[in-house]
Amino acid sequence: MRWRGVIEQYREYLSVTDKTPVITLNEGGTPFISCNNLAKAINPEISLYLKFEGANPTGSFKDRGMTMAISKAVEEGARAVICASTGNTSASAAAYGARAGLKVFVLIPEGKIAVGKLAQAMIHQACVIQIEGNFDEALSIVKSIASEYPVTIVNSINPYRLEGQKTAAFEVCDHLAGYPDYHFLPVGNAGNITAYWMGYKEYYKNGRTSGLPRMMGFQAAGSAPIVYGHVIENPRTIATAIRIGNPAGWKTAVEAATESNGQIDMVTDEEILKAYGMLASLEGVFCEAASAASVAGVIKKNKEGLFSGGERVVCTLTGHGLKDTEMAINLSKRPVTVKGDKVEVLKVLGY
Ligand code: AN7
Repeated sequence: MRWRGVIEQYREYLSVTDKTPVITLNEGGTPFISCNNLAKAINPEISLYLKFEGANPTGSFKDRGMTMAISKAVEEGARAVICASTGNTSASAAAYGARAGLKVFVLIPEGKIAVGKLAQAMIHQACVIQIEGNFDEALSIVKSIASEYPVTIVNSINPYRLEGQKTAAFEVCDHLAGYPDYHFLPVGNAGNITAYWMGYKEYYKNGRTSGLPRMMGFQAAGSAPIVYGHVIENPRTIATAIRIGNPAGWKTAVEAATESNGQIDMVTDEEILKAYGMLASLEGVFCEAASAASVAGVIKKNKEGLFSGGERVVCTLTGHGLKDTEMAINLSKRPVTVKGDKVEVLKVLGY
């Protein structure tokens, strides 16, 4: 049967009725990829899987939440939506908002979002406002505006966002015909880890699985407020998607980690970039840098001796590598330039 997007696929688990207009780009149903090469390089005793959310219509996991948030906004009569974003939320809001005929306002930190994400918000004709400040400052402005004016906030503090995003956990369990032992993912504003944990618990409660994974969230070391236990005023990291110093989902993310006997930890930019390169060169998977924090987390925890062998470990890759081609090019070997001549080409090939 044709995949119809997460609302139709998981309708019984979501707050929608026959009256809800379903605004969808057929998001979800993303590749679940078994990774033998990567497992071999990290720890051959574990089974490693990727949930590649970069394969969503706008190239990130945000689409799962946005189909819900925008559908409910339309149902409730909204004419406009607003979000603060490190890039992916704005790309998704702009696309779904365009499809729904809504006005979309997005606030982004100037110069700190990948150009692909900016291009998306612009081509969908969102009203894009760059602020001289960071994501946390943008979010606080957005919250204040949404509380005073007739505009619906579509950041993950909108509960429909998390509802939609929990469907990724359902898919993982459907793929595995069970639950994984560990689920690793990057943490920024801390919505996604909250949503996955909701999803896993719901499937368990409904008898769809017989247990629950340990939730393992990873912040970037320069933007790790949850790990340090205090707000980071000037968050830093090369992984701009998770450059967040005061996550809205802080409390629920800590709950997810604690209840599941998991952890919120951090990885350095160097570790993130190493995992980013390994995913591309060993598995043919091109994700954005922030996404690779999940795999960097597996590498770190493996070194600390977390795994005893036989575990099923899932990593969410939250966004597509094409969002930020500059990053990939800067980290890679330059192409060789030669004359348009077979002999010259053969010299380079080494034949
Ligand atoms: C690729 O777009 O916060 O912990 O404004 O784009 O649920 O915030 C993006 C976050 C991980 C972190 N990976 O997820 C935004 C935004 C990618 C992301 C995260 C984001 P949360």
